[in-house]
Amino acid sequence: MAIIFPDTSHTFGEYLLIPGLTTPECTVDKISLRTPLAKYSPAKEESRINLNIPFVSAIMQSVSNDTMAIALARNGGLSFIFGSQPIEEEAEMVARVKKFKAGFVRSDANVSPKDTLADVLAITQRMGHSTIGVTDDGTPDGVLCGIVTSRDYRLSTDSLDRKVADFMTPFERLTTGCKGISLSEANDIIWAHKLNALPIIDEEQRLCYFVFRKDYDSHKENPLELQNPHNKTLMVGAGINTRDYKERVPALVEAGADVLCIDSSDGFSVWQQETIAWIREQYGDSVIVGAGNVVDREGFRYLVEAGADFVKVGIGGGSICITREQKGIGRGQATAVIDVAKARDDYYHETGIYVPICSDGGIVHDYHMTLALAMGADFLMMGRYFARFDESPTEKLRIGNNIVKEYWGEGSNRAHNWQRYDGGGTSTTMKFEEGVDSYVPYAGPMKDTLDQTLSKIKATMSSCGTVDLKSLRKNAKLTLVSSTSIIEGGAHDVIRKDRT
Ligand code: RVP
Repeated sequence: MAIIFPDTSHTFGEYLLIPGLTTPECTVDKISLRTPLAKYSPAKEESRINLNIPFVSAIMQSVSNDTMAIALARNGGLSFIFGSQPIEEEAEMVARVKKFKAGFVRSDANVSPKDTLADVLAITQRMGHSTIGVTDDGTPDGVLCGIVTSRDYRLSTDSLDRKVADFMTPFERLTTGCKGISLSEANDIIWAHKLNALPIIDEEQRLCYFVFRKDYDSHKENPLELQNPHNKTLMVGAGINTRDYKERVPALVEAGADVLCIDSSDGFSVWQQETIAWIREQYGDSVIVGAGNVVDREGFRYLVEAGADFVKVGIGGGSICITREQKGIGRGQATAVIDVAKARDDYYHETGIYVPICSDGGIVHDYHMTLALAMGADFLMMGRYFARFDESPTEKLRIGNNIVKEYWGEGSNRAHNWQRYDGGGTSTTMKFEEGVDSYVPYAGPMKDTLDQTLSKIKATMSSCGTVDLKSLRKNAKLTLVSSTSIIEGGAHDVIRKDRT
């Protein structure tokens, strides 16, 4: 007879946390959200990647491109660049994240000494910058001849035909920095010489970057920035599939991806095992690769024994996902996380190896995040949450009185990511949709909302008497709630002023 699981499948909204003793040791300013991403032996070592906030953005066309990856890494999390695009394009996105150097800006407004004041004005208007690099050939990385700022010309008297060479501040009078200096060294030069911008050049006097006074301050606002400790680049992940991994993985590794993840709606498959085995054969343990998604201990165990560095949990809970309706597979996200977290802990007690788990999909309210972390997730993957921000790759539109952004599932016809829903065999197409195309309310720049979300998580952790995510997982007390008490949890039996 089939196995019927005795427990009901529950989701986050059916639970609440019960406070623990709050002490001076666990006030919000003392709480750490640092969390391991890759498997490790806690008795001997640290995880090779620790996130500074427990968030990763979903492996989706409508969520994770290079812009999102840079913004999220600067805030302490990590993006997985979507894999449902040609290999070269995914690798280019990864490379763009790796090239990003906080505070070091590649000059995108440049002229040559032979250009005219009219050219300078046109470029200033087009790019909105007031500092223009003057290079021998007018390219961003030509030999630096000088710079032009609005202090170098006077619109009321200067002729528009005037050559840049006549009014630029020439190289001999510039203060420059050498390629390789740190941001704080660049900042010291900026302050010592009262500059607004410092050009950084290489040994051939070619322009590499500008460092602007204002950008140093913004770097200091991101103390959680997630950097690769060896080369100080921002960290980035990338999605792969179980079909073209022999070509995709080398390209992504070459581009500098810090971590890969096999992206599948149902990861309990021989193809995931084969993919990981191939990666181990080619790269040993040097490539960090996650696998999933699974919803029970059997699936977890299979992927861990196949060599996965982390395991993603969740089927059918995603906001745009209709897998449960279409195929009748899945499990309430809370129950799935609790069950797989137990399997992770059992594996750790048996082997001394801790394999982090990621709860993927189904987070609606900020408090769901704390619940998922308390139930045992080491970190969370979110699509809808990040799709709402300026940094996501999709269109911002006005629909009626609302400003929205587009958000579509990888299993929708629009994304047509058949590899994610691959059942093996020769078919290279999707026979039916497992996701929808939708809108989400626009939520502005990521940082404002993210800071508020993190404050809520820390406030809850403080109420629970916990100072880090490990103690939250160990000490949290959770209770299932009735549907009546869910109603009691919102404002009720009053006429809200903001809704009249
Ligand atoms: P959510 O955060 O609830 O929007 O869920 C995002 C997750 O949904 C993704 O990380 C992925 O696991 C899943 N997904 C993506 N596309 C689809 C689909 O089309 N069914 N589902």
